[in-house]
Amino acid sequence: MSVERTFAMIKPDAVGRGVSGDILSMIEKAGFRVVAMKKHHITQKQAEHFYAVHQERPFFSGLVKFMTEAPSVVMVLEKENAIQSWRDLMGATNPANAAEGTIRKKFATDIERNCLHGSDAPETAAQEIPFFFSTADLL
Ligand code: 3AN
Repeated sequence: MSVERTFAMIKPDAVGRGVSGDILSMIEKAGFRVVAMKKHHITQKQAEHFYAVHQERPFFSGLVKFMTEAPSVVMVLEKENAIQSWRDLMGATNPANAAEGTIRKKFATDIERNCLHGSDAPETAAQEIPFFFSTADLL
């Protein structure tokens, strides 16, 4: 295993409920280094591009609407095996199936308003990190 970087997002539902600090605390306690972080209100165009892989799915327009309704917190996290570790800490996409100890179990309300995003593979992380952060942010 090697030190990896992943892209993470605290979505508008969690930011709006004021639990970003609690989530950040869980991230740091799990041993991630926060390489970069900012609050960002995603535009419709950006959200459609970011979730382009889901554009044929029935939930696509609802997902874009939700993601654009208020700001998110976007981050780059670093750790050994960061991509899988962050997905493990997030918990299942549907919070009803999320394991005890995961962030979605604690804070997410439903499959769409599920608090968090995380890259699902090295190729995805390599696209998602530069979508939100420049080289200068990542030193
Ligand atoms: P994850 O966020 O766990 O990687 P994905 O990539 O399958 O899950 O889905 C991306 C986002 O699309 C989810 N975070 C969730 O907000 C939304 N989503 C996925 N499946 C559904 C669904 N069946 N109904 C509504 N929203 C969904």
